[in-house]
Amino acid sequence: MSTTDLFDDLPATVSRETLAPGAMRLHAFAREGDATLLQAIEEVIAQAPFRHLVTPGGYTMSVGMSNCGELGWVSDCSGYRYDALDPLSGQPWPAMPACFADLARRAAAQAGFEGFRPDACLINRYEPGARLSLHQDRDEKDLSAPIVSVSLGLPAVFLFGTGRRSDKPQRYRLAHGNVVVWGGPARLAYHGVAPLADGEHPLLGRHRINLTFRQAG
Ligand code: MD3
Ligand code: FE
Repeated sequence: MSTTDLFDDLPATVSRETLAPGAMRLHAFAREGDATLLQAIEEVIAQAPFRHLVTPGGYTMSVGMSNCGELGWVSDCSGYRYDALDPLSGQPWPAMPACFADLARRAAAQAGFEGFRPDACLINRYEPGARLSLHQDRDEKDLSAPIVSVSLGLPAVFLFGTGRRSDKPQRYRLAHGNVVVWGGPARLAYHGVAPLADGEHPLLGRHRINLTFRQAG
């Protein structure tokens, strides 16, 4: 097999980088098509607005969140879980736009995860100062499936630790268009996002939006 075969489904401008075992970054994977993605995000948010969830410990999260797909991630005083209904509306979450599912599936395949079929997409919106403290994502049923993340807008400092919370995390700058596939040994790593620095992005202004695709159910 030649190199061109290996990179068949990859736009010529996309470079891959292994951040850690199991974590592969596709640098500009979501760059072409970013306007289409943003349009789809707006349509989802019109039905299921960003909201600041409360953690079981009683803290209000600085990141605004919404979901699309069959399942959505929610947090309240009773805990974290995936739910088929948006607690704000009592209605099912908006359907996952075809361009979302397609992007996630193609990215996962590039990292060696054929057949990735996300049933949940968590949409996080950061404004300057918003952060996400170190956590593991372990509410999904099948932890052998990866998580695919898509970063849009202002860049963020991403903190990537190990399976032990106390280990000092590495720092990576996640920029507009970056797609990262987190699977295998990276799947249960502690991770978080440092407070967002202020700035101005041509498409998103003073915001960063991050999509995470999951096989939750
Ligand atoms: C590594 N989101 O939604 S994306 C989250 O930028 C979350 O909004 C961050 O952590 C954000 O849960 C980080 C990168 C990411 C997402 C999920 C992971 C990295 C991950 C799950 C396991 C390991
Ligand atoms: Fe996470």
